[in-house]
Formats: sequence, C-alpha cells, structure tokens
Amino acid sequence: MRTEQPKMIYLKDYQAPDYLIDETHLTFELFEDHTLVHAQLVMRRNPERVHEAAGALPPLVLHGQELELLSLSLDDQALEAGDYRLDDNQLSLQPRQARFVLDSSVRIHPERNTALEGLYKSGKMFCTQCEAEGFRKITYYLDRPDVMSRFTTTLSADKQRYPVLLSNGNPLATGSEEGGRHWATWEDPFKKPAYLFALVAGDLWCVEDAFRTHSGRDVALRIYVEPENIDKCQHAMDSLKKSMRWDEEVYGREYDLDIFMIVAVNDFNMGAMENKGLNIFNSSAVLAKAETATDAAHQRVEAIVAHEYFHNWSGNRVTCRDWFQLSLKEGFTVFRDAEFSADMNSRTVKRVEDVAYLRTHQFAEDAGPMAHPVRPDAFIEISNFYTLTVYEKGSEVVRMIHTLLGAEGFRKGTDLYFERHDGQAVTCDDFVKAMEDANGVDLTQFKRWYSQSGTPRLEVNERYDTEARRYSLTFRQSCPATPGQPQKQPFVIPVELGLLDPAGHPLPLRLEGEATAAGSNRVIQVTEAEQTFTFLDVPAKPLPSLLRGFSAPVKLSFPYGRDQLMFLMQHDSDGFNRWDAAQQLSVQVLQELIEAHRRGDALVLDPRLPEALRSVLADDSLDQAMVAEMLSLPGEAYLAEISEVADVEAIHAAREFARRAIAEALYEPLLARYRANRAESQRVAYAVQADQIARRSLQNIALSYLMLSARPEILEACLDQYQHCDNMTERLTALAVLVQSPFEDDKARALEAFAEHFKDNPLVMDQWFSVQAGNPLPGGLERVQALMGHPAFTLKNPNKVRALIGAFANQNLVNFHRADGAGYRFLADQVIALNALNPQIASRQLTPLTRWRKYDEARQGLMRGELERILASGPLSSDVYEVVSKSLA
Ligand code: B3K
Ligand code: ZN
Repeated sequence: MRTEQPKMIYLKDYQAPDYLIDETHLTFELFEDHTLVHAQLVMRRNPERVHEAAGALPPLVLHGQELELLSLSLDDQALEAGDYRLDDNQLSLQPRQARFVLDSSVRIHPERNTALEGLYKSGKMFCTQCEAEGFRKITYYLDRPDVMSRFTTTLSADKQRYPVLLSNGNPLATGSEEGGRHWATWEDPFKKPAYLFALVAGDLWCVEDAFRTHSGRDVALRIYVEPENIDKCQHAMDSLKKSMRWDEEVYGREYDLDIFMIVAVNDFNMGAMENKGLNIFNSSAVLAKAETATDAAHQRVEAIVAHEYFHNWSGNRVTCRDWFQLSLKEGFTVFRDAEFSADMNSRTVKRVEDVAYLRTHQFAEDAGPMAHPVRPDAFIEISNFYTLTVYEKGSEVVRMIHTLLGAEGFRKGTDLYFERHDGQAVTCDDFVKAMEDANGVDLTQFKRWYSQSGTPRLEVNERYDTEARRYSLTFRQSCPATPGQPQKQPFVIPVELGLLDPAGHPLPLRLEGEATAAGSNRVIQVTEAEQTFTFLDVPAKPLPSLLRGFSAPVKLSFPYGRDQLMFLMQHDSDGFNRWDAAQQLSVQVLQELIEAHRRGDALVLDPRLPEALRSVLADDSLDQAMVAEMLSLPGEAYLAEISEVADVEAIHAAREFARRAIAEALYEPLLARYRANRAESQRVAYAVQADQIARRSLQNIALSYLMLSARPEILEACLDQYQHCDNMTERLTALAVLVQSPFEDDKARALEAFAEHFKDNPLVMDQWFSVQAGNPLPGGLERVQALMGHPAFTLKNPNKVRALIGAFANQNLVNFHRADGAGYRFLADQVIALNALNPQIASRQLTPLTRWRKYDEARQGLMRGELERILASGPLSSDVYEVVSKSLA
C-alpha cells in the first residue's frame, strides 16, 4: 500500500528521460517463499537531452516499489550504501560516464502479492501484470513507456511444480539444474517498454496450432491453460487465427515473432494483457465451450483475443510516449477489434450493442466527477484511467476520423503511421498528424475531441418551405461543463444522414451551392456552434434520419413524434437508426410512465409501443438478432443516465409495467416465436455462428417476456429449456428468468442443481453468482450478503468480486439504492476491505457511489456519507484516494 501523500502528475510536465536502456538482461529464481531478480541494464545518456545540461551528468533515478535491494553495482564495481539513495519508490545514484552497465539484485514476494500487479501467483502458477506501472515492483528500472529496450529473460524454478517456463519473444535455450530445478532463456528481438514484459511459470498444458503469414513465415500458436481447461481453448484459437488474417487483409499488418502465446490465469484484474509474444488473459476471456459459456461469452473471447493480438502493432511496435497518450493504443485498438467483430458477425448488431453500452456507461462517466478528456491532462493514479472514455470514446474518435477520411484515406493514414513510427513511443498528435499528412487534410479543430471532456449535445430543428422546395436542418451544439473545463469550443461533428419521403423512400440529397444531388446518404460536418444545412429540390416535407450508425458520440435531439419514430422503424434504410427509432419510442413511452408513477397516477401504456413491436416480430425480412435488440427495452441504468434526477423505484416500476403489458399484448406471437426457435435449438447441435446466435437471442428474450405471465405452460417450457439443452446460452437464460419469477421451489431446486453440477468450474460459478446478484426482487442485499459466505466466493479473486458485488451495485438498481442506504454501506465495506487487498479492484467497485449527484437528496446524503467513511477509514491506496476525493470535491 502506498502511504505517501498522493501527488498529481501533469501532461504539461512531460520530459524525455535522461537515460536510455539499450539492453535488459533479467534472471528470475522462483521459490515458494520468495523470488530473486537479477537485472543487468546496459544504459546510456539520452542524446536528446544532452544539450540541456552541459557538463555534469544528471543523476539516474530508477523506479522501484516493495523491493528488497540485495546488491547493486555500476560497471562491475559494487556500490556501498553511501553511493546511492533509496526511498519508498525510487533509487537514485550518480553515473560517472555517459555509458554504463548497472547490475542489481532484489528479493520480492510474489506469493504475498494480492494486488495482482507486478509478479504474483494465481493459484499454483507464477504470472505477471506490468501495465501500467507494475514493472517497478519487479526490479529497479526506468518504468516509463518511452524507455524501450531489448530484453533477454532467464527464469529458473522447480521442474515438477513448474514444468512450463515462458517469457516474451522467441525461446533461446533450456537446461536443468541440481536440486530438481530447471531454467529457460527467452529473447525478444523487438525493443519494448517494461510494461510489455511478461513471465509465466506453471504446470500448464497447451493447445497448439500454426499460422502462415502473408509473406510465408510460419508462426507457432500456443494457448496454455491448466490441465482441466484444455477442452475449452478451440474457440480462442480459431479467433486468434481469424484475427491474424484480418489484420493482414484490412491493415496490411503481419505478425513478427516465431511464436505467439496466450496463457489463461484465474486471478486477473482486467480482461487480458498484450505482452509481446506472451499475452496473459483472464481465463474468462479465453475459455469457452458450448456447455459452459454463453454466446455473449464466446463473442467476448473472440473480441478480446483480437484486441490483444491487434495491439502487437497498435501498442507494441508503435507504443505510447507517456500514459496520458493511453488512448493512442487503446482507442485505436478498440476501434480495430470492433470492426473485426463487425466483419465476423452482424455489423448492425455489433454497433447497436456498442452504442447502447457507450450511452449507458461512458455518457455517465462523462457526466460524473471523474470525467476526463480522451487524452487526460492530469492524474494521481494511472490505473484509474483505463476508462470507458479512454477506451470506448477513444474508439469513437478514431471511428470519426475513419468516417471523415473514408476507408481508403484512413488506411493510407494508418500505413503512414506504422511506417513512420515503427519502434517509437509516440503521442495522439503523431497519430492525427499521420492521418493529416497521408490525406492532405487539416484536423486541428477535430483534435478538440482529444482535449475536451463531456458529451456534446446536438439539438436539431427543421424548416420546410413548400414553395421553394427547400428543407433546412439547423444544428446547435453545446457541451456541459466538466471538472476543470467550464467552457468548450465547438467540436467537428460528422453527421451521417438521409431524408425519407412520405412513402419512406430515400430522397436524393443536394445541398445548397451544389449543382447536382450526390447520393441519398451522406456525411455533413457540423463545425460551428450553430449551423444550417439546406437541401434543394425537396418535393414534399421529408423525415430526416440523423446520425446514422451513430456517426458521432453525442446526445442528439430532434422533435420526433411517436408516429414518426414508428415510420423510421419501418422504413429507414439504416439498420442502426431503425433500432434507434425503436429505442427513442420506448424511451418516450417509459419516461411518460415514470412521470405517472411519480405522480401516483395509474400506469397506462401507449398502445403504439406494443403495436410497433408486433410488426417487428412479424417481419420475416429482419435479422432475428435485430428483432431481439428492438424488443429489448432500454435498460434501467440507461433510463437513470438520461434522467435529471434518477428515481430508481419509478424507473423499475415503469419498466416492469411496460414489460408486462407488452408480454400480455404480444403473448401469442411471442409464444409462437419462442416455440419455433426452441424447436430449432433442439434440432441442431450448438454452434457459435451468427444465425444460431440470432435465433437463440430472440428465443431467450421471448422467454423472458413470456415468463412474466407466470402461466404454468411457460414455467414448464422454461424448466424444459433449463434441463434439456446442450449449451449455456439456453440454460443460463432459463435459470435467470426462473430466478426472477415467483416460483420459489423450482427456483431453489434449479439454483442448487446448477451449483452442484458446476461447482468445480469457477467461470460458471461466476455466472451463478451474477444471476442472483442481479435479481431485482426484494431482499437482494440479504441474498448477496449470504452469497459472500458461499465456499466458491472470495474477495481475492477479481472475477468473483465483479460477479457478485459488481453485478449487485451496477445491475440491481432497486436493491442497491435501497432507501435506508444499506446497499451503499455494504459496498463501502467491500471497498474498504478490497483497498487493503487489491487497490485497482477496490477503486473500480467504487464507481456507483461516485454517481451520487444523480439521486434524490436523501440518497445523496447517504452516498456521500459512505464516501466520507471510506476516506476516513485509514491509509488509502492512491487508486481509492483519487476516486473518493474527486467524487467529494
Ligand atoms: N492494456 C491492457 C490493460 C492494462 C490495464 C492495467 N491497469 C489490456 C488492454 O487494453 O488490452
Ligand atoms: Zn487494449
């Protein structure tokens, strides 16, 4: 735990390093009660900095945390205590020459490391997580991404316990030692920053395959897992090969080492890590087979495998100069993986899922106390900035560049970027500059997306002049104040749009000043605070379809009536906007119900909503996955996000009322669809392919509606699906709807049978915890507290924390926001306990409490009270301190 006063670090203070490390030679001796690390660093003065301080050499200041220094020597001369200075997180000494070799030996304790950062043990294996600043917990080093070095690593360990010894790069040599130990040496020919270092030692099995690159080189592919998981690797391996091919085809990027390895570990703070040649994954992001993982879990594995693989170029070959530039690699790589998933599956469905997620969670972040630009300008703890803004909004920013330049122009830009900066540590400005230079465009104003925080609002109004046949759209943009940024400058907002004539056909689009029409779908750029675009030759008043494909991460409003939204749902040529019209219709109807509930009025559902959904359900031309998406009402968290003051009880009551009313109105067609799809699921064997995934998603959403009727025939169907299926997608939904149903005995039996059957599979048990944590029926907190005592639960495993505590606080709004504050107290207790064990996880779990400004006064007081209690609870990690103090500011 860091106990020193946390300090703010600013982008404006960036300075290049005084010294560089050309070579890094590491030796690890792994033992059960300690590990010895020897580092030999071949260093020299940074030529870029020489002119700045003529004469004397600057001191060398190395990072180091929780290290026990055993010995230190400079050019083979042992250093005495007086030759260097040591404090809690750095080691300083004075070099005598511009080139030197520094040797250090330290003792560390991975076996006691519960923060899961640096070198640690997950179960019986050793593994590492160094990004962002974990390498300094392994050895004294210049632990910053602009110091790139060539690494060789030798690790030695007991041969029986740790038969597999891995590190980055290509394998060089292996051998045995006395006393039952063995060793292996790995060499990584590519320069890399320390955050990409990795090591693994364990008793692992592997699935092996091969990939021939575009230029004809053969690459060995290996996925290492604990023996019991060897049957769950094929999907990840298939995903890896698809990713490698896709990156060659779409970006011209080839893999560069002889071997690519993935290792699955159970204890991991996030999804996965792109260490050069040796990706380390949370087992939840690798392991998947029909019986244990849902369709969504399979798709998550595919996306994360691709994401980490794509980092080999966007992140590793070209890396970040400093951590403020994190979105350089993360925003770009999320964009790359999203496009990959869109190409592998349904493009529209992928976009719908991503936008719904962004609007619910990133927009909330942008509106809260932790709001920050895609390129932040200050932080206390960088681990707190692996955020939805840096990742998801960062990806939207790259997508907008793609939209503005077109696919070809964008590819020219990435080619130039990779060629110009290969082997370098660069900035977001360098990325944009490559885009500008390759396309001869000026993106100066566009770059405000990197520096201004907050979600822009875009208000649109129309005017139609029948006589002149002119149709004008006026756009007004604004952006709310965010911490440290009271005023904003106008953004460049690309708006993809079309106009529909009264029959629903697309109109040709000719803007004022243009000689002829150019297509019926185009992208206009809103660059001013207020701007009007006028379309000519418009024969009758059209209906605009705006922000198609969600072409910019903004909150757009246009005064659509409900009939107009229904019209768009049917006729818009843009699939995304058809879904969005359904969403907007649902939002309007639900907001009306929320208001009625708050007034104490009887709830009445606008019949147009079930009618619109009835036509969607009946439309055989639609992709079933899109039908499922359109049938899903906006989530409670999204409804809370768009409320001025979030009344969680009214939101829950209104949404449940609407679901029941829809279920009743559409009982027959839902049942028919359910039966047809279920029959098909029983007829064909499970496969992870788009048509089957679509069929199951519609089957499952139909079941969740039907179960609201509580009819015996539906209970029977649900139990049948639960018991007789060959896959987790059907089983888990059946269990989830049963859990939320009034059938207490069946529920208890199913939960018990499930736990008994899957007790040895931690990932399936995570799903079992989540299904119960998300149950909105009264008594949610007590159920979660009881589950904390279940033998499969532990606070030490991040997946368990997320599955139970995270699911409760983020997805079970009525129970978490209980009026007496017991939900808040519970979460604060867990954060205090986690702060001592794993600061990164503690800080993540805090998020729901940071949103206190969204709720009524009583709840605000209770939430603030818990934040204050955390602040006073004793020495806090910098992670928790930063989030709590900013939330209370
Ligand atoms: N780069 C890692 C994230 C590391 C987070 C460190 N706290 C995973 C990814 O984005 O690919
Ligand atoms: Zn990433």
